[in-house]
Amino acid sequence: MAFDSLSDRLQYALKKVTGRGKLSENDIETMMREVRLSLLEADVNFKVVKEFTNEVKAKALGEKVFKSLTPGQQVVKIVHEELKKIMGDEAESLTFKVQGITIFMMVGLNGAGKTTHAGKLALYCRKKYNKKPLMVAADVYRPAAIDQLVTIGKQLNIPTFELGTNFSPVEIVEKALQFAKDNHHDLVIIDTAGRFHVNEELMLELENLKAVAKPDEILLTVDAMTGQDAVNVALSFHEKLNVSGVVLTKLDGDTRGGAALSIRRVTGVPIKFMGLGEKLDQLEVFHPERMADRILGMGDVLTLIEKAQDAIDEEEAERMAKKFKNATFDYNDFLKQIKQIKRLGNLKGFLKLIPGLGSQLKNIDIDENKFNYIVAMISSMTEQERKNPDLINSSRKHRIARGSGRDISEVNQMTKQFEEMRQMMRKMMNMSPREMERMMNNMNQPGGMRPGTNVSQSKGKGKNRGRRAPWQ
Ligand SMILES: Nc1nc2c(ncn2[C@@H]2O[C@H](COP(=O)(O)OP(=O)(O)OP(=O)(O)O)[C@@H](O)[C@H]2O)c(=O)[nH]1
Ligand SMILES: [Mg+2]
Repeated sequence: MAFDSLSDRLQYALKKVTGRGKLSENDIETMMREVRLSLLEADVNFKVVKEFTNEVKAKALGEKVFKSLTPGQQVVKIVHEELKKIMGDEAESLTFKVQGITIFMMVGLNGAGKTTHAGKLALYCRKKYNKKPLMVAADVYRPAAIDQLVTIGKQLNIPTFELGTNFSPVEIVEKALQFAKDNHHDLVIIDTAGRFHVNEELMLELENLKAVAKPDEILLTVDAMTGQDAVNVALSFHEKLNVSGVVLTKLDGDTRGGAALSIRRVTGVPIKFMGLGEKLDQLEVFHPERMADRILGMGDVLTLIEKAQDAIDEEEAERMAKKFKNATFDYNDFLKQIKQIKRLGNLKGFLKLIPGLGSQLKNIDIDENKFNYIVAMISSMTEQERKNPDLINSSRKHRIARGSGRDISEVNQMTKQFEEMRQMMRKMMNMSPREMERMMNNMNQPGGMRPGTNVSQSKGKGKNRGRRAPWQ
């Protein structure tokens, strides 16, 4: 698995300090030396390593004390944040034309994975964006290259435009664009020829193609296994073609990780996708955060994030408790709670990436859509309605349903659940300590909580995993 040895080394360097209550400048210095070595060994660009370690050190020394984390844990958190930052922070999506035919052009060196990823992307865009793609075989130097794309097209049931090897790539692309128009394709993915090295001839051809195709995305396909070379290749392509995104391939192999960690920082081009195998569905959006999690070894970091998160949640829960007690809990608060749980949903997404953990998490069933619908419905309320839920009568409910594009029955269901929640909270908050204790004991018995009592647990999300909120 990619990044294994980088992960091991980084974890080793960080484990030494995580449990420590106090860190001296010297401790941080020693640790950073190990972090630096592990990154260099993973073939990360030396400038990136230098910036990275300087940044972490400055932050570690300068950071104010985060009440819920030990200084050691804090350093891990900083390393995690920096890893994420050098990879681009947020996932970057593809650009599509609002109207007309969107055009992607795949470029890159020999064997990087252009042809395979033209297919993967066509499949992805059909599935995810409901596109009707056309693939174009513009690699005219090897008949086998055309056959390869045609075969992929057949497998996916996606048409491939080809004119054999007797036309120039520019002519092929011109004709393909006309064909796409005539046949109502809204996405054209052009597969181009590779070379063993970056050379003038290749760049000239690609520049000509770019001029004709006017692509919305030029996707540079880069083999992650090539480490530092991948970064240099990316720089040369970017200089000539101004590429819009990188597809980092073969991350399923035993890469040391250098390319993933350097490309964005050195070239400024976002990594948009990663290839995780030869099969055509082995494509994933590149999420810097998830990648940082993978590299750092998720277990530790997760606990950390959760701890920090819990601290925030605890304060929030106290505030909420007051609101419940005074019966001022309103739709704005409800919205906040839903957003917190939604975060847990995303958390689940990346937890699944960890081998062995996925199965343990199967009983958390968070349907993101449902949350989104509730958010939409609450967003369709007026501020007054949100603050004063009792205002919401039948005609207002109809308006909310129309505004959010949901069915009236869904609005009714949501307001009912909200009401139940509010009532129950009010009841609980007014219980005597003894009554409360009795109820807690009941909840801790085997078999878990009784239905209808679960939402009261706004504290300590970690302990509540697997329990359903009433709107699920
Ligand atoms: N393991 C793994 N193999 C991949 C991945 N992407 C592509 N490959 C394999 O890498 C080899 C080269 O892929 P191609 O798609 O033909 O590469 P190309 O860039 O089109 O190559 P040229 O057309 O020769 O320039 C093929 O055997 C692919 O199956 C990936 O993400 N993981
Ligand atoms: Mg090819």
